Amino acid sequence: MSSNNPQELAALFEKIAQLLELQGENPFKVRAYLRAARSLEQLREPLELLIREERLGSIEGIGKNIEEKIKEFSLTGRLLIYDELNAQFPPSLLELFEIQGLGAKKIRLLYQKLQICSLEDLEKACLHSQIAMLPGFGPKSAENIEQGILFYKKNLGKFRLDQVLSLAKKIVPTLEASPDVLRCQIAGSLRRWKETIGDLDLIVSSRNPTAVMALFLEHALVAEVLMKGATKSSVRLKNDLGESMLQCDLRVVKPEEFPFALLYFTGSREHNIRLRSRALEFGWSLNEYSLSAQEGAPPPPLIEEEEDIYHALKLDFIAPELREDRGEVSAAALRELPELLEWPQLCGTFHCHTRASDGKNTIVEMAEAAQELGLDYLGIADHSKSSLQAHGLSEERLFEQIEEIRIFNQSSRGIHLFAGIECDILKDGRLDFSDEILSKLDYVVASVHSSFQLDECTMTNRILRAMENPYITMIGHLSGRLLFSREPYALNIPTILDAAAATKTWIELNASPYRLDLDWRWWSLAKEKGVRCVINPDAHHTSGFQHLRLGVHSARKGGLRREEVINTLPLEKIGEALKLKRTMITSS
Ligand code: DGT
Ligand code: CA
Ligand code: CA
Ligand code: ZN
Repeated sequence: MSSNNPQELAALFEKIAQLLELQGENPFKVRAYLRAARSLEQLREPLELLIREERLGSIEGIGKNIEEKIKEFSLTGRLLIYDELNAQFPPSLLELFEIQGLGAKKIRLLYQKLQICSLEDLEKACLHSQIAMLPGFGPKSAENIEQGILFYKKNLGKFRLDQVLSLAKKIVPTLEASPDVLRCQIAGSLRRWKETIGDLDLIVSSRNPTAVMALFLEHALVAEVLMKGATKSSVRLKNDLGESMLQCDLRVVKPEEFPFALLYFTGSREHNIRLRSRALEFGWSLNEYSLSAQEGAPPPPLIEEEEDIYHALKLDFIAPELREDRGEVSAAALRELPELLEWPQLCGTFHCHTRASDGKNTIVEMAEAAQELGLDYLGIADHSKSSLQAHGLSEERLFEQIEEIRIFNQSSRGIHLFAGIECDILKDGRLDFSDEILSKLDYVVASVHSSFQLDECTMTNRILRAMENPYITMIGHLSGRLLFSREPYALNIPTILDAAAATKTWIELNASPYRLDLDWRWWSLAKEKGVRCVINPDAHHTSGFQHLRLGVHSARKGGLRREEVINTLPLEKIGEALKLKRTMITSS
């Protein structure tokens, strides 16, 4: 069966790379498959067109051998090399690549020496302390593997915010278009903009639930039906590869029940519990269908919208992002909820990458994309020289880029560009460039990209030292977490926040759905200390600017207002804000 889905092929190439690594194949060959996978993921033209016009070879990262493989896949829907490699190892072995700290070399050793073929085997070996004894491992490494397994299991069955959102955007319009659907809303953790999502919850109001259920169950994105009922069904949705993944629950309710169902299924569970006990104080009982008076209590007011329920309980409306039982109900009772940041208030952003380092687009393309999104300014911050894999900029290439940005600004009447860098914070807290070089830039993002294993004190001092530098405008992705693959490194965040306030260093809210770092749970403390947040997309591609929306919701979840988010400043004021720390520190 022929196939031209580049995403599917990219996934296959990645598996081939892993299998080749397990075999101990030459690293160049492994990298060729990985590079090709990256290129396929970013493909902007249909694969069949590129094949037909013999243009595959002109794509970066695709050589002669890979070209043959693409053609083979396109024709037959499979790859012989994959089938052969796959037959040599148990399929469950590849799951071990998901464990942080385990690479091909170690997996091969575990397989050969301890016959470990799966995660289950690995857990057993940990339990029996077999790993620490294995040559090339040791107690520290065994402990890391155990931690890695715990982390992996914690995230198992959780999905990235952007993935779930894009599936929701394909399902909701289908339901909304039906004449049987009166209202349709996303609920659950997606409506609360949690950083990872377990399943997607949808609430519909209708007078004809049977018709709505049928429409839902027949949706093209449904891979399998898990449960089918008159008013509640659960399915699994397909991802881009056609693989069954995310669970989606639909509940169809009567129009008068809609506000109650929406409130209940938005959660969080703990928030609901607070509301229910608040209702009890009025002599009312609140559930997913209604708000009703208990014996002898006065009747509650008429409820038409979700916010009417809050008002009935003498609470200000609580935005879904805040519904995590972190004091929002008592704040709403005291009318002390913050006026949360809104999307149109963002005027610009910093920290994006271009082709000069590991981005996929040019400065001009990135600028146009940011402008299209309505931004007035954009900071370009490619990687610095120490980030070798990311093709970090040397001094010389940095100067060329600054020049390019200055020329752009002279000719452009649209968006204004700022020249920055994402400068590596070296192991001892020194920076990748001298102050002399940094001073030529409009701003600097300083980030940790290496030596993640340092102890808490050393890591904290490392970042403190960087913050003392007058040219470091902001710290990028402070905790270093990658949501599904890397835990935050050891770091004393309150100490860092104190120093950020004292040195007037901004802290990034990195809006990439892989990071969402700094986590929303820290922002109330940051706000209390007077720290400024800067929401950055860390875009490596023009489409990456969309992540800013996730960043805004995450900031709202952290209770941030316009005042605390520095990139709500208009262009006329941001230039001065960028200079503030330099003048403050260099003049004192
Ligand atoms: P998830 O799916 O794990 O990312 O998180 P949620 O919050 O979407 O959880 P989910 O899908 O199990 O349920 C959606 C909401 O429904 C949840 O936030 C609160 C509400 N809910 C579900 N089950 C219960 C329950 O047993 N008690 C209460 N009070 N609320 C519940
Ligand atoms: Ca859910
Ligand atoms: Ca659910
Ligand atoms: Zn970056």
